[in-house]
Amino acid sequence: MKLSYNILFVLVAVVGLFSACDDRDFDTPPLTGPEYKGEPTHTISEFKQQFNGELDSIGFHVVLTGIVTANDESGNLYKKIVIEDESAAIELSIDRNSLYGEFHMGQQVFVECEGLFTGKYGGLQQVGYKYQSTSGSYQIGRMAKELSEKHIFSHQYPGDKPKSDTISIDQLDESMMSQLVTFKQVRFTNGGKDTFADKDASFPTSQPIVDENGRSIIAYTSQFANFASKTLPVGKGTITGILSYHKGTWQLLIRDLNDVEDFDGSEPDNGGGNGGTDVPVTVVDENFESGKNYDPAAINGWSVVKVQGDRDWQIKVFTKDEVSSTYAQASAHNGTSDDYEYWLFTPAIDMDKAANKIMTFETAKAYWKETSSLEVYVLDGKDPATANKEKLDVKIAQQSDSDFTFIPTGDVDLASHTGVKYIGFKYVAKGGASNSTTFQIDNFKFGVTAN
Ligand SMILES: [Ca+2]
Repeated sequence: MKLSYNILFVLVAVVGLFSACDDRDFDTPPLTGPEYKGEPTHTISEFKQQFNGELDSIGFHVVLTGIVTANDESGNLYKKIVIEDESAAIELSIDRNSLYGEFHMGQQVFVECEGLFTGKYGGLQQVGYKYQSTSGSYQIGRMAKELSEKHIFSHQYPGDKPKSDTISIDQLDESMMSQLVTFKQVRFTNGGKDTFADKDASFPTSQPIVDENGRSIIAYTSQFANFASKTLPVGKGTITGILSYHKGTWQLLIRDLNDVEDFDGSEPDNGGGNGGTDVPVTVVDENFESGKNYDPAAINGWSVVKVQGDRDWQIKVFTKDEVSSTYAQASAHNGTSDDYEYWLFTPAIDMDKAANKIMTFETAKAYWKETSSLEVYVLDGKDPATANKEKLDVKIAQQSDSDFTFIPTGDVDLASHTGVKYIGFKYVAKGGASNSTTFQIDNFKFGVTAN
């Protein structure tokens, strides 16, 4: 008690000292926050439609306004904030740390864009400044701190935390990029078994999120996020985040653990790879980006079956020029068995309920050997020995195609198929060193509504 009085005494003395030195009134805080005295000229959606190139200089008077929906507070976003208005959302890329100190969630800001640049990085539009890459070409990058102070203005004090739109994974659309969205009744495939991110990695971690129809999106979490080492929750729940995008892959950026709610701890009833009971789906949209290098390609309800030999279809992550792509791969190179036959199956598909029975996918090959083959079947079960199966005549990578070049099938019409079916990819090869063709599969889509 005595200590408290002492501190109080010192405080009173200090306040008294300041008061004595300065006549200004410290007692009454300002009733209104900073005020921006201008009007927006464009909605964010109008802005994105007007400037939609890889890199555009903004050469006339453009003012945007929006509410801050995400900042760098947890460390999952780095040197950027995201603002959203009624129409759309956009990233502001700023070469400055601790942006959250000024740009709290819920803060309204105005952006005077003239003199800044806008463009797409990996397909995701942002406002920033031009940046010269090591190759000499210009692309969109961060605006300097000094520029940000002249172009981005807070208006009033922060309001309530922004609300998100609840959407489903099949609704993802370019117009939603950077928006704050919520997915309900979804689960982390690795719930209870893995963390949001690998803190020791030198890059962010992708963790698959799956909905009840087997559709997936990845949670993309930085190794620097303050929740990186937390274990993913188990069961079905609600996940909110910024809907980001990079080179064909949607990425959900969770802002902090408040974005992960109401997980029920339940076990998956499907989608567990080879393990669970298959509940048929009507849409399959798989880019394999949520898989881990060299794991069996049994992710998001897909499964692998060995008939001969000790190999499986595997996830392969290939990185070139710091850009990685992930696909399913089959090879018998250096295999110790004489003969290999192994299958990759899609999730069970309900052909009667599917609204759109068009299938597309891409294949690539390398190290062509005549004794290897890749064939595609429709089957009514996952045991190739007992299932009824029909071989499909689809365009897949051939000897004459360039190695490692993905060849699209074009639309394959499966309208004649009924009941519950699987698409099976049958790989056959000889073991030994350099004695088999490598085949790769990516971007499998079935029943995806045409855009
Ligand atoms: Ca891929």
